[in-house]
Amino acid sequence: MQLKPKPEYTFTNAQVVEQLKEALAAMEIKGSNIFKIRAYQTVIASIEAITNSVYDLWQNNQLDQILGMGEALKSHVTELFTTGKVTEFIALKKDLPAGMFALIGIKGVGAKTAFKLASAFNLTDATTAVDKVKQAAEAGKIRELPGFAAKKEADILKAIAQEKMNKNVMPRLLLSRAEEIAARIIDYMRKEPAVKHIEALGSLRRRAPTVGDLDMAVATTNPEAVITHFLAFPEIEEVTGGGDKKASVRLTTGVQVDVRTSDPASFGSMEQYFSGSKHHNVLLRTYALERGLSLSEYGIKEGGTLHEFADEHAFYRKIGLDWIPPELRQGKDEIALAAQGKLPELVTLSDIKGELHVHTNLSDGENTLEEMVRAGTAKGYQYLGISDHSPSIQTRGTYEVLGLIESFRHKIEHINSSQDAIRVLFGYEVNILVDGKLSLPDDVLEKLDYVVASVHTGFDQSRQQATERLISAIANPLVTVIGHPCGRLLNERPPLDLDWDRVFDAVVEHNKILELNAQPNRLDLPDDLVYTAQQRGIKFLISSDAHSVAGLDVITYGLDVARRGWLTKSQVLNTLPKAELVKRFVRYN
Ligand code: DGT
Ligand code: CA
Ligand code: CA
Ligand code: ZN
Repeated sequence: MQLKPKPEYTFTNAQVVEQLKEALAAMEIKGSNIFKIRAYQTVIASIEAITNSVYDLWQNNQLDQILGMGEALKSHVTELFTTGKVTEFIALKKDLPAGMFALIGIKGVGAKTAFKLASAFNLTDATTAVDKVKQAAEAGKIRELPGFAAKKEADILKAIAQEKMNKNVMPRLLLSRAEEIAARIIDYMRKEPAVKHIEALGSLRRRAPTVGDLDMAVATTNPEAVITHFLAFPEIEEVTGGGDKKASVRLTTGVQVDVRTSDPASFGSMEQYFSGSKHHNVLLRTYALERGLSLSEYGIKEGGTLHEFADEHAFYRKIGLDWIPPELRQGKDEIALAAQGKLPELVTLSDIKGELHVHTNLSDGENTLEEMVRAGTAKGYQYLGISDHSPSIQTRGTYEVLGLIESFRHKIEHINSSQDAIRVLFGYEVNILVDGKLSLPDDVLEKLDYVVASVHTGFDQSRQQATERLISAIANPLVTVIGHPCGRLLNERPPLDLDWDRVFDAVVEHNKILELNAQPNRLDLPDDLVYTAQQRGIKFLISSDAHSVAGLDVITYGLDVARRGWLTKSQVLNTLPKAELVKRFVRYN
């Protein structure tokens, strides 16, 4: 088998289309040959319609599957994937104002309009072009251009506003939300007897912290019945694409869903392909090609034969690999490890024996201490650490705070002496103040079993300040664990700007623990940083940070992050059995 040299530029279909559209616009302005223009239009439409990636097709010498793809375009695509650019496209665009290409995406703005606007307002910078056109429209300057009218100006303004809204309204879904929606689809789809098996693939199956769109896969021998049934799902707002065997829709919530069907005999291949990640699949394809195997969503081609796989485990086995858990399909070294039988044994929910970060109604929780303990017991936990937000020393004074601590300890001791199932531990979640000091003095912290130190304010610090701040908390001997270390709120607040190298150094030096906070809008520490931290020997506590009895259940999302961070049981300290955990965390026994 003839292999292409190792490619270095994996453009997505959308990026390829963007390149082609820009070249097309340039050709339209320059009045290029009409057949050439038509060929580009055909190829663009064709790429927009397919589900395969152009990059994969190119790798597999299958560019012919794209309608209208002639020899010249093939060589442009090859140049793009091997060098990252297309010389002819650059030459075409060279003497045109760069800003025009940023305008073409706006609804109702074609190449000619974009060119006129960019020339009239001297838009040489693509990044500011749209904003400048918007300002010009608002100032009534567009209607003054020859060939433009007030109506056209108003349309452009409206289209720009719409575009900005589209970009803002649909942030990526939290994993927890995506899971709820997928569960409703699965429930609904199971009512159709032709659905033999249904599963969510893509980023949801890989348990990514946020999900762009849902990819549902159905095993069936009757795809028409499955698709017909799906299109009657009550939450569908608009059908955006599809055919007999697949469908793409937008739900009333704005969420995009792709449904694909496969014969049960080849379901494993489809499952593998659409689980991604793209990066993992690209590396897997290369690995397989080097062994004379060509992968697709339909199976594995060997010589002239297509092998089908009902089961994904068998698919990986055919390539000579252990089955790779979806959370690990990231394009790190999972393929090499799977080949050697050396994938890590990832921590699972059943390994979790309790946790140390829950709140009660003594701070901002909804339930009492007793209710939280009962709920923990019902989950089979051997221990539960209560870490309410600490009372304020400023408003209450040291004497009163010490009194609160003493009376809470009595309550906990009462619970601990009245039953054996669960051991209750007493900690506080204290604030790491902007200067790195903690919100309670050491002589108060000493009274607790353990201390969770977290940042809750002052997120706009410089990298230097924020790093020093965290390090001084880590260096405090009374701090046990750093709560939600990066401080991000998904779709809401970016993480603290930290020098993680230095932070991890400090964690190692002071033998501290990092929290893996399972709140679905936190998922903090993020999985890529968990991966780096664990490689440096850092241990974790997975916490629900529950503020109610029901809140304990989000611990599962923490396990998702842990697994995506490659954590094994021994790297997660709340997998320890009670006796060992008590020995490690209870100051007063
Ligand atoms: P998302 O939806 O942005 O959260 O991320 P994914 O990973 O779900 O991506 P999506 O929905 O575009 O595609 C689902 C999976 O299908 C993806 O993880 C791998 C596979 N897939 C889709 N397009 C391509 C492609 O162009 N090349 C390869 N190798 N795989 C693809
Ligand atoms: Ca997806
Ligand atoms: Ca998708
Ligand atoms: Zn908390």
